[in-house]
Formats: sequence, structure tokens, C-alpha cells
Amino acid sequence: MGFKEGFLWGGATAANQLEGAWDVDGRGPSTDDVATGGSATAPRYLTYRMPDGTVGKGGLFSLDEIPSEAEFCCVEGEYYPNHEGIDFYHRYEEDIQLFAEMGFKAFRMSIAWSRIFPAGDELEPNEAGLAFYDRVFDCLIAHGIEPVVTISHYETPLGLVNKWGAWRDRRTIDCFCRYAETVFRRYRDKVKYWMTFNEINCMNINGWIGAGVASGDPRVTLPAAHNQLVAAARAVRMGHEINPDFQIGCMVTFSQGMVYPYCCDPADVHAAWELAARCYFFLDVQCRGYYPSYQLKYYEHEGIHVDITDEDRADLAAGTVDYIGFSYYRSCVATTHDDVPLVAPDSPMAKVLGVKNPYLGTTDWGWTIDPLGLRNALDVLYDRYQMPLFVVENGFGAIDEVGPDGIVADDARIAYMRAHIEAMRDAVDEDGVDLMGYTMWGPIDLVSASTGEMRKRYGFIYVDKHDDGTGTLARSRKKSFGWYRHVIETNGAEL
Ligand code: BGP
Repeated sequence: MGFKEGFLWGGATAANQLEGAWDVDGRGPSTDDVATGGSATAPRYLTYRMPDGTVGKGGLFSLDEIPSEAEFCCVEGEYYPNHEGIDFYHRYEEDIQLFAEMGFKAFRMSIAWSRIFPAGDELEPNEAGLAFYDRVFDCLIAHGIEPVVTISHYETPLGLVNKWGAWRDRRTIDCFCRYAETVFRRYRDKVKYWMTFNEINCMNINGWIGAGVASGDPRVTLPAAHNQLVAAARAVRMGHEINPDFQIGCMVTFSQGMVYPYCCDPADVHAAWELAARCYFFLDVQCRGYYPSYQLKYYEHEGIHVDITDEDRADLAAGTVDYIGFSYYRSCVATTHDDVPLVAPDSPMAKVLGVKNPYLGTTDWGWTIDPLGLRNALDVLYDRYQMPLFVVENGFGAIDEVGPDGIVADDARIAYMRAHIEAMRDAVDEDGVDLMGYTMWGPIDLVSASTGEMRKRYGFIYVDKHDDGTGTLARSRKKSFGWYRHVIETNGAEL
């Protein structure tokens, strides 16, 4: 019993959040390079220049306030945490060595699209960018670690954004497919596990992070999401042609899918379904190959125009995935009652995080902690799709204090992860879920996607880097490092 043999234990990262070297070896700027640092209560900003030369900035979670003529760029006097990240670009060997010491079987990482196609729409790739990932994959393989690669993780080349609004425009589908084909062919014999778009359903709450679309309006973001779905399906089909052994998954954030009704009022139960449906439709399309009726009706009622062509339908049907990758950090609550307090009223993400679940606590960033919710998620997903599942993100963002002995005693992180792994084990043992692996988020401290902070740490490995950009970038093992090594060693039997 317990986790299957060959279970993919490891950690997950994204290129833009750890590589740094943002303008090295021909890399072009991407959507993250124009995002400043924020905090639990202050927004991250995107900076831009207007046609008259004036500069401005708009909140990452208030995108509709940004003028449509804005051209996104870096501006003087601002600090951009992703530019240096944690300098994985130059330190990957040391970092992979540490992952190997923990016994990692898998390492989830992404390729930075703008390292391969700097402006996004070139016809020929940048060899220096391709060579970097050859080195990283070779190093992983030499340590017996399986690379698990996300093709697009929260970064779109800025060139495509400023040229035609990135994923608002169907031309981006072809650019993405060219990029996907390039990396599939190049790494054909090095990488077996792929995912197309990270948290593709993030488009429900924010068009920028996943698609370079500066809007939170579903009439804008959902047509862009359709373009991504078509691109993903074409990539899956192409990948299978290039190497039939490829395992290509989708990736959603199921923090938006594990929705509880606030109370047993049927109206709340319905509200919970409606919210979850916005997440499920992405899975339905990518696993079943067609749009579910409820989503098409939703478009009709909300006046959302999505141009779904016959060719798109054929692509979606032919490009279904091999497994479901998903992230799970928290569950959420839906209600029709207006006297229920928000879980994190002061957060720039207050609307996204929603109302408080009175039975559960939260992290310092207002993210609800709900380990049983992970078992619930695994159960409903496996029951609905009967496909292998892969928990490709889960973790505890917290403030870590380095103790007098130089070590971070991150017991709260250990407790969080132990409870979540236990819940996974129950889903496998008690409910028969087919689970491929677990790559927790952020095995090494890196830049937060939602806030741009370093202070919000997830790692087993501490990185000496701070929110003002200072720090030596030195790596050190936290208490959780040894704990996770033991978990992997015992294949999850001893937590
Ligand atoms: C997911 C993203 C990751 C990652 C993680 C933690 O949504 O896929 O890129 O950052 O969340 O979120 P944050 O960094 O905002 O704490």
C-alpha cells in the first residue's frame, strides 16, 4: 500500500521566479520583467510608458485601470525582483546537487519562452537559450532526476504583449506552437513529462499573469483563454507525433476548483458549483476534448463572445492530455449571503481569496490551510476524469527566521506538508486514486508570483536574498530539508 513504485517525488519551480539573468545570452523581456515587488497588503505593479512618453504603473490585481495604449516596459527607479531571481541561471549545478541530496526523483521547471524566442514571433530560435536548458536537463539526468517541464509558466514574451496584446490575438497560437515544436524536438530524448500552460484557469482571475492580457474582464480573458486551449491542444498532438512516449498533461490551479458552499442553503451549493465550473471547464476541454454545455451557456448569458471555429473543435478533440497536473494550496468558499467576512480583506488579492471558512486557519498571506481539501480534490478529479493525477504544486509560503545556529527551524512548513502528504496517501490507499507524483512548490526559496516577495518563502533550501535586492544568494538547508529527504527515502511511509 502507499505510494506506487516510481512515484515522482520532487519540487516545482518556474523559470521567471528563479533563473534571473533576465537579459543574458539573448533572452528577451517577458511579462514578469515589468512587475515590481509588493507584499501581503501592497500590490505588485506593472510599469508602462504612454505614447506621450510619460510613465505609469498599475496594480497586478486591478488591471482594468491600466490605459489601453500603455506600452509595458521597465522604468528607471523601480526594482524588479525577477530580473535577478535567485540566479539559478548561474547556480543550477549547486541547486540540483542539493535536490539530489534530498533524493528528488523529479524536478518540475519551466522553459522561459523569451529565452528561446526573445520577442516571441521570430522564426528561428535563440541557440544560447536552447543550450542552457540542455545543460540543465543533462545535469538533472546525471543526478537521476526526471525533468518535468512546463512549456509556459506565467510568462509571455513582452514583444507579443506590446505588438498585439499577446493571447488576445490568434497569431500568438502559431508563435506558441513554433516554440513548443522547437523544444519538443530539441529535448525529445531528455524530457518525457510535459505540461502546456501553468494554471491555465488563472485566466478567470487575472489575464496578465498567465497570458500577458492586461484585463480582468471575462469578455477579454476568456476569448484569450480559448486561444491558449487551442494552442495547448495543438501542442499535445504535435508532441505525441514527435515522440509517442511523451506524457503531456494540462495544469490547473485547483485552489479554484475545491469550492465549498458556505452553508447548506441550496443557493450556496449552487454558487459553489458555479464558481467551480469556471475551473472545471478548462479540465473538461483538455481531458474530454470539447466545451461543456454549461460553459457555452455561460458565454451566452454573460455576453462573452468566443470565436470557436470548426478547426478549433477538431484541434481540441485531437489534443486531449495524458494526465492531469494541478496545484493545490487552499480550498475556497462560495456564498450568496452578504454578511460573511472576507478571509483576507487587506490583501490585493482579497476578491480572489474570497470569504472566510470558519473551520480553517490561514497562512500569513490569507491562504486557507485545508489538507483534507487535497484528498477531496483528488477524489473528485479522479472520479470525474479517470485519468492519472499529478500534484505538481503544493506548499507553505511563510516568513522564515534564521536561528542563531544559522538554521531555519521551519516546523510549521513541515506540519503543513506532512498533513497534505497524509491526505494524498489516504486518497491513494482509501479511495484508490491513481497518483503519479508530488512536486511541492518552491523547494528552494524564490520570487513569489503574486507579490514579488522573497519574504514569502516556500523552500527546504534557504536563499540569502531579500526584498530590497540585498543578500549574498548563498544557499543553506532548513530543518525541513532533512525531513523531506526522509519522506522520499521511505516513499512517503514515514512522515
Ligand atoms: C502558483 C504558481 C506559482 C507559484 C505559487 C505560489 O499559483 O503556479 O508560480 O508562485 O502559486 O504562489 P505565490 O508565489 O504567489 O505565493
